[in-house]
Amino acid sequence: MSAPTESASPGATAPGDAVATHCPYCALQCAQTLTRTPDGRLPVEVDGRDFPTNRGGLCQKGWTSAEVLRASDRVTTPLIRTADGGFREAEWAEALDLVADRLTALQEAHGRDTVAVFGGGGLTNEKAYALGKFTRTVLRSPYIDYNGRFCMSSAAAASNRAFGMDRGLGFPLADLGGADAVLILGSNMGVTMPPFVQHLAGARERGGLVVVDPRETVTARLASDDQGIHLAPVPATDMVVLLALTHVVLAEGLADLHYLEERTHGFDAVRRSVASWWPERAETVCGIPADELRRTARLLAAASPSKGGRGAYVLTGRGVEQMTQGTACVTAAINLSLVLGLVGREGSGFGPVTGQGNGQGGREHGQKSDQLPGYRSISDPAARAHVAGVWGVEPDSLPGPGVPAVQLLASLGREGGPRALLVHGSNVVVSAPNADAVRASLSRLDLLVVCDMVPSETALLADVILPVTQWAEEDGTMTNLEGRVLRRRKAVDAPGRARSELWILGELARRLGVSEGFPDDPRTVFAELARASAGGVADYSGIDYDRLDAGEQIQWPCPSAAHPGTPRVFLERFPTPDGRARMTPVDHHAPHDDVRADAPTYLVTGRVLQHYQSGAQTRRVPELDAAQPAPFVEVHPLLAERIGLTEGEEAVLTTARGTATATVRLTESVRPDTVFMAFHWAGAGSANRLTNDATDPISGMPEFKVTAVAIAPARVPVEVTAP
Ligand SMILES: Nc1nc2c(c(=O)[nH]1)N[C@H]1C(S)=C(S)[C@@H](COP(=O)(O)OP(=O)(O)OC[C@H]3O[C@@H](n4cnc5c(=O)[nH]c(N)nc54)[C@H](O)[C@@H]3O)O[C@H]1N2
Ligand SMILES: Nc1nc2c(c(=O)[nH]1)N[C@H]1C(S)=C(S)[C@@H](COP(=O)(O)OP(=O)(O)OC[C@H]3O[C@@H](n4cnc5c(=O)[nH]c(N)nc54)[C@H](O)[C@@H]3O)O[C@H]1N2
Ligand code: SF4
Ligand SMILES: [Mo]
Repeated sequence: MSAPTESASPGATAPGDAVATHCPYCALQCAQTLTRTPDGRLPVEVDGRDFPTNRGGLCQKGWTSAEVLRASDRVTTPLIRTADGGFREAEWAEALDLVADRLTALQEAHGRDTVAVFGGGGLTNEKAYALGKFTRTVLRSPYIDYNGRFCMSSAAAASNRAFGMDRGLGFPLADLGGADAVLILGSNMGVTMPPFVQHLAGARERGGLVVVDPRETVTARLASDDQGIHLAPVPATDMVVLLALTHVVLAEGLADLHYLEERTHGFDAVRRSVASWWPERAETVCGIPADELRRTARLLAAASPSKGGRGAYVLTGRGVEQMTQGTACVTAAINLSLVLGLVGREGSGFGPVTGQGNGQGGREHGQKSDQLPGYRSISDPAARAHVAGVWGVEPDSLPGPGVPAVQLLASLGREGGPRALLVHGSNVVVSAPNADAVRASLSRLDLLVVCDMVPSETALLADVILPVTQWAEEDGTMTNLEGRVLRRRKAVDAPGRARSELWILGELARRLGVSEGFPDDPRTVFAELARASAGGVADYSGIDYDRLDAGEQIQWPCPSAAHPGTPRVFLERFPTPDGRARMTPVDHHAPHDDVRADAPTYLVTGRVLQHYQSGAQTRRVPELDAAQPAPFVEVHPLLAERIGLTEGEEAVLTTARGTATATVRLTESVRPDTVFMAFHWAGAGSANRLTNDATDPISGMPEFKVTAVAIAPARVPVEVTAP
């Protein structure tokens, strides 16, 4: 084995019988060592392993990740719906024949567009690639989209528009440690990525951590005392905070005019757009005192390299992105970063914090409705010709763009909409907005096929459940939040008859008349993916398993075998036609479903440490389930007193979409005009029965984060009108 190329990054090796891999959950992709245990209690023992993002650390989910491998209700054999509404076990051949026959019949009767596919940001690069290829070349349907639409689409749209590229963080995470200031908007990484926090130590030591969140989160508390500033705006007013910060930087002559001149265009329009957002006016909308806004702007400017600082970073999370103005809000954060001269400079930068394990790779290889592998546009004739060449099909045979996730789900079973859906790696009835409507959509389908390793709430609605391998049972690659390509490695055999999704797609393809092009060996799939990505924005063509297995740390773009990868993008130029970053003026608008007399409180949603997403995996881990067993709502004591709620009692929450019940947790960490719910549970306490499926006009991202709610004790009936 050759030596790793970065000091703290032995990417490939683990002692003895142990296997070096990465956590099944979030985009930090903490490195783990899995050791087979002889006692049989668990299939593997989990340890943290040194790696640039986690430096040996894991969070509670990572430590307990092996429990999911042997969940007691693991799906271990194909299951087919029976006439009485239950499931019966089936052989693979029978289940696959059934799915292929029904797909064929539906397509013959209603056209190719009648089949849709829903993917996930947890799939390996190989699976995501194969899924996009299967949809476009076997099903030949335009309708594929994925849960990354709920996650990274606004950040991706804003980054692509401004920089011509979306690589999440355009720099190694460890770079944050050297900065004087880090501005974090709507991310709670102290809970969502705990080992991330060590990279904030430098900024905290120097008093430069700024956290913008309507709640006093674990992350916000890192910015307390002399370590930084916590700004707690009215929900959905971050845009105004950003416009005011940019206003102050310009008004006080703190902008990096030389950088703006050399590396951007569109600055004049942006300057005009922030002119009217002086801090006192912003205060009336966002509730942050004007002086605090000024202090924050000066702190950031002092950290910027043009003012002699060590550097500053601006990071966004779902708190500012999952909005109908999400793309605009990220654009405002980018504009502030550009005015401070931070982007494409060593020691400074801007980036969204990607969420899912393969949230980054998941958006590069073609499971997004408008994209082909290599982060190419499916509408671009040259991109179609290149990818069609790799796939051995005619460019004209490739369908055009489909529709974004929310629209796709809403169209199911309706006039002209798809009548069959294949789900790979998402539990939409828990995690999609306006979840009761999503459940109704799925019930209109003629055929629902769900690939999963557990009977998720969505799988339980399926006509056919196909059991898949996961995480420690498979080989593949993932791309983390810094665009670093990692190896996932197999440590144990999957139980029962669970099979790799690559094998399932190949078997289905064959039954649908395509006998080649769907190998089940991930290494072969990766080699093809690399070729398909060649020349694209996300160019993986120089990466292969041998380099990764030798411990090389490679961040894309990596256009040749001799290329070392690109830890820091944009250092010389932006990949835009003229090499400059594009500044776009943006303005504020209220959330689509804003507070009003009959729904006077903001509901914001997010996560807790112990549960991952829809909870399909973590609710099956006893230790995590015990720590967070049931849905809850955080309420400020002042609000609770006013409406007569007490700690531990059941509250009823009602929005224009639906009703949920949850146990009251009193806390002063949430604003008195706001309540908070996590979305990890199904059933009566499911937060997404309440959330709004209105979407951002550019990205298609739904407004998960903020909606108007009426909250009352369970004994008081409530009605809410539409916004
Ligand atoms: N434990 C855990 N970790 C995870 C995940 C998980 O499910 N559980 N999921 C992974 C994934 S896919 C993702 S996308 C990431 C998400 O990671 P984060 O973005 O950190 O997570 P969230 O909790 O969704 O949202 C962050 C914060 O947004 C705040 N917020 C709500 N409304 C507003 C607003 O109007 N303005 C501002 N400024 N903030 C607001 C919430 O109070 C919350 O603290 O986490 C990843 N890591
Ligand atoms: N209210 C509210 N709702 C939200 C959010 C929010 O902040 N607030 N955040 C949104 C965000 S950012 C996200 S990313 C989504 C995520 O929400 P979901 O898309 O529901 O994500 P998961 O719960 O991770 O679902 C993944 C499913 O795939 C299965 N799975 C895991 N690995 C594989 C595999 O390799 N193959 C297959 N076939 N299945 C696999 C798991 O068992 C699980 O059932 O939720 C969104 N929903
Ligand atoms: S922070 Fe994310 S990647 Fe790391 S152990 Fe926790 S869930 Fe896994
Ligand atoms: Mo996400």
